[in-house]
Amino acid sequence: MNEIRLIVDSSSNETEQTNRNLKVVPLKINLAGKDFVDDNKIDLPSFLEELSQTTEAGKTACPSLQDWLDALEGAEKAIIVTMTSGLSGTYASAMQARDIYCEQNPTSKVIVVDSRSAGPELSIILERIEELLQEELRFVDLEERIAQIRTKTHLLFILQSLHNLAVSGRVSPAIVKLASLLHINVIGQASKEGTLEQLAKARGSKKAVKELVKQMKLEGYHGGRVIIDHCENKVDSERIRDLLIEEFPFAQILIRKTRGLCSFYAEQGGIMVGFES
Ligand code: X90
Repeated sequence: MNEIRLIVDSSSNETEQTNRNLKVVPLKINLAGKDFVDDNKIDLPSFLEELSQTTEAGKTACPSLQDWLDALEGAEKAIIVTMTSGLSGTYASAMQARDIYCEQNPTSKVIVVDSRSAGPELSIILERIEELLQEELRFVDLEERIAQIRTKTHLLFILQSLHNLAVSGRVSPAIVKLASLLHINVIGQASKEGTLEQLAKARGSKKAVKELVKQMKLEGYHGGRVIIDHCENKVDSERIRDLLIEEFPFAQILIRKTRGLCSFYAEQGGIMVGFES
C-alpha cells in the first residue's frame, strides 16, 4: 500500500521527505510583528534569536483549510496525523479539508488522526503507520489499527518556561504559577484529552532529567523506540539518552531539534520525549 500519502503538521518537528511520501503542513508564528511559516525554509537560528529577544507576546495560527487541501492535492489515499485537538484548531481544519476534498474527489479516501499530542509522539505514530503499510491491509481497517498504535505511544516533556503557553491560555494557571519560580522545571505529559498535565517538578535540570526517565518507566517504557526533540538543549537530551541506554542497551533513540512551532511553545531548554510502552 505504498501509494498512500502521509501528511503531518509542523508540530511534529518533521520535514518533508519525498522518499517517505511525507508532506508537512506548516503552522504559522507571529513574533514581534514578523510572520514565520514553520516549513522547510524557516531560518531556525534567526527565529530562535528573535524568540529570545522579543518581549512582546507572540502568537501562532493553525494551518488553513487551503493549506491542507494543497497537501492533499492529487492523492487517491492519504493519512493525516495532526497535533492535539485539545490545544489547537489544526485537527478541526484538517477534518474540514478532508470533507471538502472527498466531496470533490469521490473516489479518494482520507483518514485524519488526532494524535492528542505534539512533537515526537507524532513521529512515532508515523513510523508505526509506515510499518502497517508494509502489511497487506485494507484501507478501511487502517483506522482501527492506528487507534491500537495510539494506545502505546506517549509524550513526556520538561519545560523550563511556560510563558508562551500561559500567555496563549494553553496551560492552567496553577501550573503557570509553579513554573514562574526560579530554576523550577515542570515535568509533564500529554494527557488522554491531549492537554498539558503536570506530573512532577524538579529544581535544576539534572533532577528533571532523572524524573522524566522515572516517569517514562512508570508509563511502561521498557526499551522501545524513543525520539527526543529539544529546543537548544542537547546536553539534557543526551543525558536522557544515556540514562535510558544504561538500563535498556538496545533502545533505539533519536535526538532532533524542535522546529518553529514547538520551539515557540517548549521555549529555550524545553525537551519533548515521544516513546512507546
Ligand atoms: O496556534 C495553534 O493552533 C497552535 C497551538 C499549539 C499549542 C501547544 C503546542 C505545544 C508544544 C509544548 C510541550 C508539550 C505539550 C503537549 C501537550 C499535548 C510544546
